[in-house]
Parts: sequence; C-alpha cells; structure tokens
Amino acid sequence: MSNIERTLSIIKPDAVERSLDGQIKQIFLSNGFTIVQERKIQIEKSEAEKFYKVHETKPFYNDLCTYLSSGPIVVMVLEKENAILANRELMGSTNPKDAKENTIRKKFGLSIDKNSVHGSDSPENAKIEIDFFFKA
Ligand code: IDP
Ligand code: MG
Repeated sequence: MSNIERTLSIIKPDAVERSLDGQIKQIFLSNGFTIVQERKIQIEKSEAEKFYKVHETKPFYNDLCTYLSSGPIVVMVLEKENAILANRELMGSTNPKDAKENTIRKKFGLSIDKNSVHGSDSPENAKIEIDFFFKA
C-alpha cells in the first residue's frame, strides 16, 4: 500500500548563513522528495519557543530558541512515500558526530546544536509543524 506523507523540514540558521540552502534542497529533490511549499523567513524568539515547546524542560531549550530565531531559515513541506522516516534518515543523527556518511547532518552539521536541519518525528507532529508555518 502506498503511504505518501508530508513532513516539515527546516534549513536552520547555520546552514542558511553558509548559503547551503540550495545544496540541501537539491539533496531532497535528488532523493525523491517534492518540495510542496517553501518560505524563507526569520522568526521571533517567542515563535521558536512555541515551535520547540516539547523541549521546554530541557537544559538546552533557551539556547535552542535563541539559535532558531538568530537568522533566516528556510521552512519547507516535503512530500514522498514515508516522508517522515525518509527525511529523518536522510538528515542523520541529532549529533552530527554520530550521523552516518551521506546524511545531511554528517555533511554540513557543525555541532549538536548547529546541526543544519530539522525534520518532523511523527505523523502527529508533522501535521502540527506544517500548520505552524503554513496554515492559511
Ligand atoms: P532532532 O532535531 O534530531 O529531532 P531533538 O531531540 O528533537 O533532535 O532536539 C531538537 C534540537 O535541539 C536538535 O536538533 C538540536 O538542535 C537541539 N539539541 C538536542 N539535544 C541537544 C543537546 O544535548 N545540547 C544542545 N542542543 C541540543
Ligand atoms: Mg525533534
């Protein structure tokens, strides 16, 4: 059975700042993703706090929200068969040091916090995150 899904991808400030957004989009396209929607924006810290609310009790929450709002980001809706898991695999582990060869985080990530990309982790969160940035 086919299972076409949509997931939210973010190219984070460290990658946009190094002008890697074109290359990263190309990686998604060459791995069979369709970029359904796309916006380049900069968000307020208060919006980053809402987006990362699930992490609010973590010690890195404040730095994470400061970081995500520190510069332009590219937010995209990606579509593909099993897109959520496929994107997580293509991104690689949260810590670029642990990420497999040929993953985006291995190639471009600088550190566990500046790891170049975000991707939704479940169908429920994909819907919430897509609505967060793209709801009319
Ligand atoms: P994920 O992005 O791979 O889904 P999460 O655990 O959801 O990883 O964490 C969200 C983001 O928070 C990570 O992408 C990373 O930027 C940051 N982060 C996660 N763990 C740490 C940490 O231990 N120190 C600093 N930043 C972290
Ligand atoms: Mg996550």
